[in-house]
Amino acid sequence: MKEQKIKDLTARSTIGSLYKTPVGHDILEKLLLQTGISRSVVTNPVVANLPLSIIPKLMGGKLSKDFLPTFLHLVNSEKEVPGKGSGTYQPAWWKEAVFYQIYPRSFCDGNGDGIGDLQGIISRLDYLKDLGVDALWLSPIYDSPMDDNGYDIRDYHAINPDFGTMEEFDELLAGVHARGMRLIMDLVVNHTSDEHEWFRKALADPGSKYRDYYFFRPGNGGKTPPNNWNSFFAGSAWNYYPEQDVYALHLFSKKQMDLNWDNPDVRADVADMVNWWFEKGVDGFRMDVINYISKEEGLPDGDPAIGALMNFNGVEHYFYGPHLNEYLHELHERSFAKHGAFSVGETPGVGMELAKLLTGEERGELDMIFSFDQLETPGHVRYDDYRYDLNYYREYITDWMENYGSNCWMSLFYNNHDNPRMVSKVDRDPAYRPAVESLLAVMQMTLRGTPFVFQGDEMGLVNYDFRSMDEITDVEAKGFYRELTEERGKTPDEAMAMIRTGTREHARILLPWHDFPEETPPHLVQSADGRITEMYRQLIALRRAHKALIYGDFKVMDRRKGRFVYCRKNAAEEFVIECSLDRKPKRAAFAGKGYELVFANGRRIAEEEAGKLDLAALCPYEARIWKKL
Ligand code: ISL
Ligand code: CA
Repeated sequence: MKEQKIKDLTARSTIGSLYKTPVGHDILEKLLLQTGISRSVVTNPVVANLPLSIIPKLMGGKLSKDFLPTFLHLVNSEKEVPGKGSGTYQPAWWKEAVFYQIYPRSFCDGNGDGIGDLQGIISRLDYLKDLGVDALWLSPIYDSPMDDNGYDIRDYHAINPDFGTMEEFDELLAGVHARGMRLIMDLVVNHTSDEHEWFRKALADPGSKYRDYYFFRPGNGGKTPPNNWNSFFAGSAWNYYPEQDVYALHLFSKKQMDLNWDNPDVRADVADMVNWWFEKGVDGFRMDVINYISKEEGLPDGDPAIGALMNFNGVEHYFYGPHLNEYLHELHERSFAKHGAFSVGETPGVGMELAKLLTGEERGELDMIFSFDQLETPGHVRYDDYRYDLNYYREYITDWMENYGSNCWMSLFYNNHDNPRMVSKVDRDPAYRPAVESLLAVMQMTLRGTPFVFQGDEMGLVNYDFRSMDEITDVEAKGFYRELTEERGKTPDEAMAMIRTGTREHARILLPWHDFPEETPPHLVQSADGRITEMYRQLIALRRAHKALIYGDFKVMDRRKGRFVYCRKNAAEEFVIECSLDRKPKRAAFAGKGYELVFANGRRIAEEEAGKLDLAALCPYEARIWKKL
């Protein structure tokens, strides 16, 4: 395929031309999301012809004058335009699969010490097979001091004793394969633990070859760090080592040291490690914050205005760094392609156009990414207490369905181990929980993309009513609480309210397989809702039975407020999915003549709880799947 290239933009270039570049498109979209300004502002022809120099004003004075040069540098650094694809989808096992994410610490405890483990997972393989999932993604199980629950790896070739042994891992992998399922691991290579051998050698001996595996920078008697970048877990992104008067970079916790991917030895060692796991038989990797691996040369200060908007200084210098595509392609060639292995990159901040550059099948970088813009409605962040508006989800997903291109394939998810449960954000009234959860499942199993079910989604688990920081173990929440109370003047109650809303802990409480130990406070106990598990099972089976729900065309039929009606079809079959996105009772828009009703969450819940379902009316959060006769 012939690649188009883009010309450099200047302050006099138009907003319209900026919106046509991949970086410009995604950053503008991000700005709109963060500020809650409507997209029509930038697509409107009058605005599209305005020069870029006007953007700071357009954004209501929220950006500084330094914004533009930084922004232009980033935009001009990406010269390629994504391909569009031929219009038909290349089949692949991972496009047809339903994935299930396991957070090992809180999935299932096999030996009764209160911590989930490999034996626990092994004991649930039949359950997972029966649910219908095809592949498991395991969050990290490697040897780790557990500062960030295993996302801080000390030894990539060993299993953490909390979880079990390498023999038990082999048993798990064999058990997964014996059931015709696949297993992907978590690849955390933006950083290692500060207890990893590489970092220990690097710190102990400035002359060691490992010194350049990380970002060590000279100090000035500990006065100011080398730049203004923030850690995502509060404070500066730099550790200071007074005995050597030197700093080292960590974008995450103080024990998660960023690897220097510009060093070819780092890249070679990572590729060898990945191949070692492939030779063991794992089927692929989910790649942790993989878009952060290439940092702007010289590690320049972040623009304070962008920092204020994104809550972290420096992001623009590494969220889509200068060598990202090159390093991913290299790793793909050295490891993934050789073993026919699957990859899904976790890529915070990446929008649709950059996603195309990362996942276009002709490019040989990643198979899929996790983009996160669906997780909060515009103008909100995770720690805000607000109601999620599913009308936004409809618009978001329709955009991706229509514009991502047939050479790319998207992941479909609402939850993971870093987020509170979506069902609780949509509606906190427990009466609506089965309806909301199954509505989400209907969309997840009938839209075009690969569903990633997060452990407990299928049990209908909701958020917890955390009452004190004693109930929170997460490094992020602890750092944030400290920042809120010590630097931002919040009272302990105010800070706790924010933590309760946004903490990752919601997703990290042990699943309710067993009765909880007696000492567990009642507000931390939930039970699985078997009706929801059964609906997931049916929906997964339906998806598997009909290729139209996987590769079929997508067409939106009704996008009025509170509604989402869409059609999925291929040459053989056609489905219409009608969803009510809120509590309001309404008339059904799709009468279903000539169609058969193959699934209805309202019917199931209504029959069990109230009585007959009225086909002309939609219950709160009702979702129906019709199949053409
Ligand atoms: O929670 C976030 C920041 O406030 C998210 O940006 C999150 O940290 C980001 O999505 C990266 O997540 C991944 O890498 C982290 C780890 O803590 C997360 O659990 C992991 O999913 C560092 O390895
Ligand atoms: Ca255990």
